[in-house]
Amino acid sequence: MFRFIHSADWQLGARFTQFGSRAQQLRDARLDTLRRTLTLARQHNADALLIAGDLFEDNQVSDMLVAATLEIFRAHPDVPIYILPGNHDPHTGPDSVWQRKAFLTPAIPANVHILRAAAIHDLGGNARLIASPLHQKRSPNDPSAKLAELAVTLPADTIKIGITHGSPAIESKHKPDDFPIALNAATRAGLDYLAIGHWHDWLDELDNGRILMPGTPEPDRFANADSGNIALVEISAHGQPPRVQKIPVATLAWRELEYDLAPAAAAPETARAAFAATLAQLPPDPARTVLRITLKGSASPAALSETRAWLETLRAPYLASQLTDNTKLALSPAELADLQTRHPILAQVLSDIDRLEALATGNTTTLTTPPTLASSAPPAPPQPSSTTEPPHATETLTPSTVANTATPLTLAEAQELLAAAKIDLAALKPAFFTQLRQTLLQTLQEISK
Ligand SMILES: [Mn+2]
Repeated sequence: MFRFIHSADWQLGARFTQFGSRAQQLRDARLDTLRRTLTLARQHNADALLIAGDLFEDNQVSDMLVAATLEIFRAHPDVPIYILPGNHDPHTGPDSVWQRKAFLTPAIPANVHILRAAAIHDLGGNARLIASPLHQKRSPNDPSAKLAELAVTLPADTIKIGITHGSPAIESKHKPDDFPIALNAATRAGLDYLAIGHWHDWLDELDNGRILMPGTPEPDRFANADSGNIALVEISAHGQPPRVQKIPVATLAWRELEYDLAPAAAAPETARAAFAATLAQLPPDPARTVLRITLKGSASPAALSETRAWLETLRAPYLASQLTDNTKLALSPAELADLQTRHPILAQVLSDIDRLEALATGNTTTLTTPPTLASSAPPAPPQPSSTTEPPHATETLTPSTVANTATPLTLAEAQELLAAAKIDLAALKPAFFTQLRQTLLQTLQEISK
């Protein structure tokens, strides 16, 4: 019987620059999770801890981080630890992290083994570890191929555990130069279990349960669907199926919520109370949560900035958080008219866009007067017309309502102007003009803040 913990993709030293001053806390959390994993290894009487690649974010991690990591391993001298270089921390030679003094004899703790070369290691009893480490960041070669060559040299009844790092060669899910691992790599090599790492979510239904990818023990993205675990594996004898227990170990949780301004517009107080309640119910507590709030929908500039201010106070207690603004600016006719009065050039550009759209799509129904392209005439004062007003204030932008007395551009003139820029008028669709107006107003809004 052999019992071990299989983990991978710790990415210690990951920067998390998107979280600014909170990044260090995210990095520290990974070390807390590693401590917890070693404690679990002892509690479960594990015969070994296997780390199947990417213990470190890269080969340039600080000596301080290397020392802190080894300190955790040294605190559990009775747990043999086997570390495989992955694609983030490949054993490339003298410049690799695995050649630092701390990882070489005599400094390295006696229980820590670095799997620098393809080789067989005695795990004690009747179990052997067959390792195929990575020596580069990318390769189209299957790193598990070497395992088969090595495994044939072992007696048939040996418990054979393979370890390597790469992408299960699942159709359309892997890149060809990202260390593809054959989906039958374990049975092909006669292994009882193949411990792999690389992707960050738990993946256990490969090669009849003989290949397993535990994912990162500490989530590192909002998109992680099933990370934050280690695998406790038991193999009773060669040929017996491995018994796998998935154990959650993550220190932090990454949570994502959306706040949509559209339904909130009718009853903002109710919408906010409901959102705050959902947020409060998210486990675990804010001090252990990395939060992202995505703001969507459209609203007036005033409503937008007020909502943002409210969300700022809401996210304050979280360990780290992001506010992603995917909103679209929506102007009421009065707001639009006000903008046009204050920015005559904007008014002119909007009327030119209207005219171009009319020429490109034949859509003139929303226009009050035919504006002109490239006219030097100053626009008339804004006159929001009741016939062109959107039904309510949160409607997205309507075309310009500025009256313009200058001579409108003809189709031939517009085509000639666009030809110089290699633009085909007929290729411009209504969505393009909507986007153009949106971008224009959004930019103006941002620079005039
Ligand atoms: Mn990797």
